[in-house]
Amino acid sequence: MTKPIPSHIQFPKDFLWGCATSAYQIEGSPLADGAGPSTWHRFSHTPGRVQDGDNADITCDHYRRYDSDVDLMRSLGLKSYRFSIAWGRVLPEGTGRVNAAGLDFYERLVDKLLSRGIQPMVTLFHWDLPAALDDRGGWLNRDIAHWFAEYADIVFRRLDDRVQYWTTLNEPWVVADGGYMHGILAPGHRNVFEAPRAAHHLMMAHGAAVQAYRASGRNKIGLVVNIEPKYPASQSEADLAATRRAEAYMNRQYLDPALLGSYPKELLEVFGDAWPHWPDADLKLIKQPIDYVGVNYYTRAVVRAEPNAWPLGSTTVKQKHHTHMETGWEVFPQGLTDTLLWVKEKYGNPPVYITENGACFFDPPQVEGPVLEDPLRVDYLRKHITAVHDAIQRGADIRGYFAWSLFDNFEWAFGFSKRFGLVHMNYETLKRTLKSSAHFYSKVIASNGAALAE
Ligand code: IFM
Repeated sequence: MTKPIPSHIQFPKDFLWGCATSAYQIEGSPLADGAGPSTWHRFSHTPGRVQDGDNADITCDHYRRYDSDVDLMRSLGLKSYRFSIAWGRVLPEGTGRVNAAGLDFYERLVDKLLSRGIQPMVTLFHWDLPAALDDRGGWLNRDIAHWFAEYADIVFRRLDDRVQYWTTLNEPWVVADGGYMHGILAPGHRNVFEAPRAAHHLMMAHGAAVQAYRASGRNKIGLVVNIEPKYPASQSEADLAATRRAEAYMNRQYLDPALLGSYPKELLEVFGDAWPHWPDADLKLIKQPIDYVGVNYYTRAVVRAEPNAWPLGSTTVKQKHHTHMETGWEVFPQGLTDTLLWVKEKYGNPPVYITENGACFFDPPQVEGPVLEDPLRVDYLRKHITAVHDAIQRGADIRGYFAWSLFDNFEWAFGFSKRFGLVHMNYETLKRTLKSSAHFYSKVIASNGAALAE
């Protein structure tokens, strides 16, 4: 049973309504104008890594169509647009030589957004690490904290006079878990000793970039994490302990060091001998004051202890009577309210932006006519945005909401087989067609939430 929608909803004045994307997923032309290849370029060009052999050489062709894409954002009434910068466009080798054309592209994008009254929210790292840095150990090399700060500083100095919102990393858990623990995402390693190191170095890089920002920046900088709330399948001690481990591994491994300066003790149970003892100085670097937390929310997990299941000693119990997305993720709007209240209680009510929330349901590859009806996505958005409003009513300091995603796009190891967009992408013609979810979201923005109740 989901909750009824209240008859009157209004979000706080100045609530930041937006859509989110990332560079590798939408830009295309990954090597244009002197850019260096990324780990994702390499990975997607390695046979067998991405479904159907897809790669993002073209994807939405946003690199060449950004101008009309921003006009489209404007027509939807977006107040903000969250996108990422491809590190390798700015520094083709990851450090050292700056590629002016790469930086110019993002400057043109920022200027175009501002000319249409849209605030940019810029992520510095959304998974596309320069391949040249991977050759030097990538996230396994401690020096990456300095490499990242060097890159960040170059971008800050160029754009901070126009960008109000910065993000260091997007979803470090996915990079460490998918890229180093399970090998399903770039760079494709499967190694329990590497995963905690990659995670720790990601967090050090976050800290080093925030430090660099404080030296020259004037606006706001934060960290974006994906939070999947964990609920025990029963009240047995085994299920409760398994739930604590799952929560520590996925959610607290990143927020605890960034906001509290320590790692949850359950990580020792998860990693065993593979868990290193980190110097206090590293944690000091990681725990920098930040201006906001970005929360990406899609689903929840109901956790049952399963002693033989690697690496967490637990499994997720499928809620078979609930709706699931094409990715297999359960639709559970209450989990978003619970997540926002959990962040409020555990971390002292920091300002929060929901930096991603959205759904992947089947849409056809070709669309006839001006609009594609996607009622399941409309329902998902309606219930989840209402769940955000619930959390605000209960005291959580929520400043904005970004739908994932503006366009259907390259969904990593799933290639183009999964569609999350509010705008449909025909990958043959690159024609953009609004879905009914785009129209719905546009009305929600224009009414500052009132349209949720219609
Ligand atoms: O497409 C991704 C995005 O890059 C990061 N967050 C989750 C989305 C959907 O899987």
